[in-house]
Amino acid sequence: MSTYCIGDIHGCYDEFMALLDLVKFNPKTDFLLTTGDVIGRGPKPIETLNFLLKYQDRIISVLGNHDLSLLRNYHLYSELKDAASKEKFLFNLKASELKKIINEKNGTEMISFLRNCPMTFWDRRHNLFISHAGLSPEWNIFDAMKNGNHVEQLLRSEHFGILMENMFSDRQCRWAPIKAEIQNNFAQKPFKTSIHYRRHMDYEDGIYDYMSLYPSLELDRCIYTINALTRMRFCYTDLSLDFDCKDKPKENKNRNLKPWYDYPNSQFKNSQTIIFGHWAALEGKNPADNIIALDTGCVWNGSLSLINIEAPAKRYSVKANH
Ligand SMILES: [Mn+2]
Repeated sequence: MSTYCIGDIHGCYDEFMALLDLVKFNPKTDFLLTTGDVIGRGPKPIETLNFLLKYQDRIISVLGNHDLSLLRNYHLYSELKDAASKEKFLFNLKASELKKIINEKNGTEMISFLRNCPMTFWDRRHNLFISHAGLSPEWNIFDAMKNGNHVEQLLRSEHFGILMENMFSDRQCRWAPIKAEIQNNFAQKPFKTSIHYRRHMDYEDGIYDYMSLYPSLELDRCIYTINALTRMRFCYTDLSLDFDCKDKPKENKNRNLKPWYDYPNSQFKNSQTIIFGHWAALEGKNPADNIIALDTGCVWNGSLSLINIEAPAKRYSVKANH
């Protein structure tokens, strides 16, 4: 039994299959993790999603910004009432994935699969953390898991729509003020000692109620979380997330920007391994032995990469062929 982790597939199904063949992946005995962005821009999103669906008991895929973007478009499309505006919406979309998925007879299954994917993954035995973009310099792994869990619960709840309509805002680029506001709200509520209230406030319990009590604060929390876990590359010196620069770190001219992993994170220990995708310009060069960059830009004519988590230093890859 082996556990593998593969970089951003982006609908490059042929390369995905070739890479699984290369390591003789056996869905009966092996496990597969992905760094997210399983679809987006690439040629075969349907085949890719069908494979993930078929072996969903053996595969864990964290959500990437392209996966979330598809869910957002699906929500906006579903909200339209008449056929003409639905048609126009699909016509105006640059990416054609949504149209393909809607035309599939198991399209709703694909959407529901994505809505149930996690934001983060942590393997206790290997002390291994995976998210699409990495770990915010304002967070430890527990913060990322806990806040990621809020997003996961909203994605699966009746609040899905409001999250989809509000996410991808650049305003929520710092964690500290959101955290302060959360603590402030707790402290100021006169009924904070009531057991009922405390149940609502418990992070691990009653998140829907928390959303009903403090919708804008809960949205801020979840939008920052989505930004940090799926969109982050560079951060400013005040630790705020940048959303524009996609350069290689060496080519970046702005001295106020550094890659997220170059900021000291006192919570982060060398015994922990972080695997992330999202940043194709890194070309798979690991920033450190225990920080593993797995997106090698297959969709941009690069290659698709995979590691065995028991021996993450060795990479397997196939060149783009589409
Ligand atoms: Mn991405």
